[in-house]
Amino acid sequence: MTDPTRAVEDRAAAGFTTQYGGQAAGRWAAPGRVNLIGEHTDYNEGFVLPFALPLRTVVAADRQDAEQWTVWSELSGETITFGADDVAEAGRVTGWGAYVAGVVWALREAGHRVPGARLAIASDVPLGSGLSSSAALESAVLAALLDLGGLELPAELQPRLAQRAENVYVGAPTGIMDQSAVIRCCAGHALFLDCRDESVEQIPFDLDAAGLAVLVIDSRAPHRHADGEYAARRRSCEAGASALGVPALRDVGVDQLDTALAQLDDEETRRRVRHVVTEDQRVLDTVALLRAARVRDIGPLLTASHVSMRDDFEITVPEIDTAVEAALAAGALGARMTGGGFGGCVLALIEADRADEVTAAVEAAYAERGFTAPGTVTVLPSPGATRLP
Ligand code: GAF
Repeated sequence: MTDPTRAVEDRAAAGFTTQYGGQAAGRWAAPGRVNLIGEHTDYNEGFVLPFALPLRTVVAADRQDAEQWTVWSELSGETITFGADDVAEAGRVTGWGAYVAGVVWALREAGHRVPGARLAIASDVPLGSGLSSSAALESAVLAALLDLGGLELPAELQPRLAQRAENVYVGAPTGIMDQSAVIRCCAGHALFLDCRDESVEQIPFDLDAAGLAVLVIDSRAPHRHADGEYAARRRSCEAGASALGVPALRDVGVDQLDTALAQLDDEETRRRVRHVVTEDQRVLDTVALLRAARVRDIGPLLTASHVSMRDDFEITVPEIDTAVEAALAAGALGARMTGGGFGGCVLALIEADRADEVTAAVEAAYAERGFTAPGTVTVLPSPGATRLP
């Protein structure tokens, strides 16, 4: 067991020494993320606006001569080893090791000579909370292997490679947002990403200057069929785009929405399409407000996004809706679920000095309904993946 009170980079370094002896050649960190707004728009080639969290996954690593990868994780306490055969084909390594093997596989598939390595992983990003612990793991491993092997892969191409590891090797049909956020976010900014061409703009998100804070509330809701439901939402969106004769729902503007909806026979598809089209517009409106430094004015857009996820995309659960309602009732300027849905986290935009009050209100609402107590933390937009000194 590692000591949870030690900093994550120290736990990774100490884990390396305990497992393998000696010092690691380096340490590489990648953060979790929250998405400020723009949910389920990435695979519809639309817009997202995530920012990186101060919670990070750290990999301490060095090269080994054999074409072999040995990986210890503090989370399971296990050490796994895989070799060239295991990364010759997708899916051979399973469990958490698949995210590591997937990165090796994706790098090799892209033609890189990946060095054998010994890795020790520690993380402050909670698993299964919708804060992109998997993208953080993939991206920290990717950063380590690129450096250890002296491999060249520009930052703008790294998210696709990490996403391939997850889509093809692990088998999760996720979009490009999470890996982009984890790799390309900058401190003090939200990342405005166009998921069609992957162009980005760093949007200043200065909470301190506005006297505001973002409270992240872990709903502690058990994930209910999240994987199957995610894939189902994706299929609905593709069906909607196909029925409308457009390459992706990104191509339907809000001004065309009524006409588009009138062309769709299926009521459920209409709701899914309405969410995506209006959500893309909410991202654009949020970006416009942030560019004008009107941070507090984005609150209603966040809440409208939540309502759309609840009623049209139908991806929220009672714990999540309770957290949003309680935060708003306690004075949050806006609140919404963040991430893929069916559990995970809520973010609330609050006055900086109201974190305790909002937390207490959410805890009280949870207690009244008999839900497991939520976790809360205030966060600032933090740096993306990097090598640590
Ligand atoms: C998950 C996925 F990984 C992302 O690609 C994105 O679709 C998100 O859900 C919903 O916005 O985090």
